[in-house]
Amino acid sequence: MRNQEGMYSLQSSLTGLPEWVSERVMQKIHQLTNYEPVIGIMGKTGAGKSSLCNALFTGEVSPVSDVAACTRNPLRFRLQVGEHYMTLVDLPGVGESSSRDAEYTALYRQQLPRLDLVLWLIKADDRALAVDEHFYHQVIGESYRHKVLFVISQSDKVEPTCGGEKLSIEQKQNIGRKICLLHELFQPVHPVCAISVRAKWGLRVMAERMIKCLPREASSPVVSQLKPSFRTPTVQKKARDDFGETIGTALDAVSALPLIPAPVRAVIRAVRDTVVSVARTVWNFFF
Ligand SMILES: Nc1nc2c(ncn2[C@@H]2O[C@H](COP(=O)(O)OP(=O)(O)OP(=O)(O)O)[C@@H](O)[C@H]2O)c(=O)[nH]1
Ligand SMILES: [Mg+2]
Repeated sequence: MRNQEGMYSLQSSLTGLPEWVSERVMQKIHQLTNYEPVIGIMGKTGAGKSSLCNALFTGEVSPVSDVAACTRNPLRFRLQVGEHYMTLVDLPGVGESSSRDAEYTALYRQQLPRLDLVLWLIKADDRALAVDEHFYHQVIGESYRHKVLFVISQSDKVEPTCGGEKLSIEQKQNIGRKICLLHELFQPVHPVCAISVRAKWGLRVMAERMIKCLPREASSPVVSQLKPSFRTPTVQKKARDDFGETIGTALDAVSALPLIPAPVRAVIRAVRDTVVSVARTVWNFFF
């Protein structure tokens, strides 16, 4: 119902445009509100992938394994909140034998183009980073590095462990060092995050980074899968702005079509900013 209210507001902001133009824009809006993002999760077994997903997103995501590795082939999980869907892909490979590089390269070549983002978890007390480094450089091609967000997981396990609920100042300093180290090793496109699901630490900042890294069309539908405590004002603003800008870009694309009569082009340009601002206003109706 609220969806329809949003659609009406947008439709009326488009009056004055020829019907085929407004239809085209409405089609784009429909596409955007139904977009199903796909997020990949990587990291050695036991890094805390399932735990992070369960902490971030509403609804149970996947069984958390205590001893045996339970993730082998890419496992796909479809999450649903209301009318919105998202897919999580639990990707295997990191930490396995490098003799299987070719096999994984093929798998990732197939998967990566369809992923909006990859969360790559590295356990805070894991010192065998050469394995991750090897995988990053050999299997993930340079053209996909912008899709990777590194996350230092289980930060509560960093030395000196105190067994308390909260991280100590010394632990936070050591996490800072670990972040620097990862920047040196991977030269990641996005800044490295650090979290602890157990200590409930760093998750909000991580969620904000994740939303920031997503392609514009994917941020809003991912936000609707987040637990309410992670839907911070920063997160919502980013998604709202992305939604508006994507619709603005759709209008620009129409006005750039070669056969558009000059007066129509002028009308499109005149309404553009209004449409974008209406889109931002009705964002809540959709997500
Ligand atoms: N101390 C601590 N333990 C954690 C944290 N997050 C996860 N764990 C534990 O680490 C173990 C592995 O977590 P999972 O979430 O199953 O790890 P995974 O990466 O999904 O593992 P696979 O599916 O086997 O690849 C579990 O026993 C979790 O309870 C954390 O932030 N702190
Ligand atoms: Mg798992």
